[in-house]
Amino acid sequence: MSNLQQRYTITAALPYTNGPIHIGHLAGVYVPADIYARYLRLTNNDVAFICGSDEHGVAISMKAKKEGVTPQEIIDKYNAIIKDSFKEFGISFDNYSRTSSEIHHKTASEFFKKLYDNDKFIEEVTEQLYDEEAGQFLADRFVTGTCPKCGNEEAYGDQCEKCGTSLNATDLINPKSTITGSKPTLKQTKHWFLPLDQYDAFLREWILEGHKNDWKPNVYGQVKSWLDDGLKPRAVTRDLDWGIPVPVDGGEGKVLYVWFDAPIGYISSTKEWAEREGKDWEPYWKDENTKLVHFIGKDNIVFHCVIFPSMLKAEGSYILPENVPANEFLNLEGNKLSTSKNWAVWLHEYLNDFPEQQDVLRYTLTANAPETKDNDFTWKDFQARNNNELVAIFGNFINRVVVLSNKYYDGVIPQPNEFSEIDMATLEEMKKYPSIIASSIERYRFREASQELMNLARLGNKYLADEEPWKLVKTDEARVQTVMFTALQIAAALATLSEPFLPFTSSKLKEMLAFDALDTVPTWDTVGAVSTLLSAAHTIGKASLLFSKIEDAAIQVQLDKLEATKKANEAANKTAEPQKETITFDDFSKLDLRVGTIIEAEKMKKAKKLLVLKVDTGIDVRTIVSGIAESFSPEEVIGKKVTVLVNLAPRALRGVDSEGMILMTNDTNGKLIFVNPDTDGVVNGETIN
Ligand code: B3M
Ligand code: ZN
Repeated sequence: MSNLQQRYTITAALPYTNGPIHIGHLAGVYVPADIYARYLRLTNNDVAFICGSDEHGVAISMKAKKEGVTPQEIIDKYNAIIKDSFKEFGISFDNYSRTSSEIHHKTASEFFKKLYDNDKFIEEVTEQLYDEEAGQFLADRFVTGTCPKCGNEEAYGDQCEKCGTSLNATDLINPKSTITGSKPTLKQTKHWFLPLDQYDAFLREWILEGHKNDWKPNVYGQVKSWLDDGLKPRAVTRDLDWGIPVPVDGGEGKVLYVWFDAPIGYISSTKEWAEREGKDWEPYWKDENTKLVHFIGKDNIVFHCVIFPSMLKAEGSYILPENVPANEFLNLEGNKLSTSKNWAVWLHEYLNDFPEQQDVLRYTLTANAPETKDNDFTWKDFQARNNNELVAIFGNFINRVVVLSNKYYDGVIPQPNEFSEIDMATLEEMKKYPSIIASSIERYRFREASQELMNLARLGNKYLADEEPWKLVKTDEARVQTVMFTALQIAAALATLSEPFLPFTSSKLKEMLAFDALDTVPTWDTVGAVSTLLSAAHTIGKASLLFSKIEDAAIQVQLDKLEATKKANEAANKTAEPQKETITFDDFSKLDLRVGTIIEAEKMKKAKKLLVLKVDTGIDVRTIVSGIAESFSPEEVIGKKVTVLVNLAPRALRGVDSEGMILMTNDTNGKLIFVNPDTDGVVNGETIN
């Protein structure tokens, strides 16, 4: 172990076992984490790359309820599918555990117990949301409502996915039970709270001061905004029947909050691994010299940067993460990935359609990773990355080198003659790549790193295209030997440096170049240090295809599939909402609906959804705040004829008085559209009845 440079504990978010995984998971978390782990192993570090299934939580109970099976059946099914997908895509976890395992239950219970014994919790009887019809307390995903921060009407009881805010269920405006749809009541119950507010100073010093320059701006910014909003005590237990029993007096019938137990899953998975490998787990979590890095998606930032570190701090014997390089979200063909709407590319389905092309997806997702902002996956881009880069540059270069070496020399690497300046410059250039790529990876810039790898292939491709050994062979055999020798070195460098990104390709290429028969196999370090990676007289193998062109027809199949999904969703959504209660004519005539025209519009500051409108109602010109900013720009709506409910009691939205409501409906894509009179001949103020 002493020859290893640095100990790393690398974690990748534990996927919930309530469904299979899709490209969004791979792009956001698992591919970058895998590149990082593989790179660190290749550069002689001591790496524990840890993951496992997150098998508690309301999402799983809900899925089980919906399908009429037990939670255990759900987790067993998806744990198997997810684990298999990771294996298929070469995600090189050192251990993949499950939070339903005994070792995890024990580890999480002990962790809770220690905090309890050391008085780190506040014990409180509070009023919690309760569903009378279901006879159950509501928290987390069992309740939705309006986010008090951004107005998203579908925020969950623990978090708003739109703005990322972490919530308590009782913070929601207009809460609604997701089990029965009913309005919850309040009922008293005892819970244990972690007083996050007491960790404010610690978090500020550690993150805001300590990691201003090395954490990604999106992560740092989110943390700062939570701290600035003020942290509140957070319940770490729940009244549920699925989870880890609360291991203290008075905890009967209660379980640990899933976000309390899940991150401890990283620790228990490390223990499981260490036990199997005959290692000591503790240095991976307790030695100050260990670097702990959490790979997650942006919706998990608060849990990994605020809550879990506060738990670790409270426990007292653990290290804190060195970095939390969270990614933004990946969209698919312009729309948000969605499990419930089946708007996704499922990994197991991808492999049916593109067998053995894991690296193509890995590469595309890396080259287009949502590192600094949300990004869009399109099948056209996938095709272009494959055809124009993997096939035309990387594959083409390797194929030429290996085919020509076999053709001219029966695969035996020729003795080089005098190197030209171009040869030497090319080899010098090659030697720079290990440190260029390393520097990108170490700064968590995996897109950039993947492009640098492609640049190395470009270097080789251009070298061959310029030197044209296939022409020279007729006139200058001695020169061809040198050119082929040089090109083979670049091929060996590519085989070595591509491993983190394209592990399947890398191993095929190593086989083609017969790395196994070498006395000294090239490494990340030697590629950067020596010009001869494959020496003369070494015999390479035959060429086999690394990548193959993806035709338009194959892409069309995928686009058609998505189109069919869209249609199916539209049809499913067509079932109109049930009719509301009958009202009298008098009720109706109370509504004063008028034709109006929007004459001014501007965005409400710091509110993504809201536009502040000035509307000419014929009676007056008044201000109306409308939640349409995600469907329209201010410019688009100026001049629009609209239907206005003018006698709605004014209400203040973000400090602006809104005096009325504009009638809207949705199209099938969820875009808002105005309900407006279809004639220009109607004047403002005309009544509608
Ligand atoms: N199970 C993943 C998610 O939010 C969640 C991660 C746990 S990491 C400790 O989908
Ligand atoms: Zn929100």
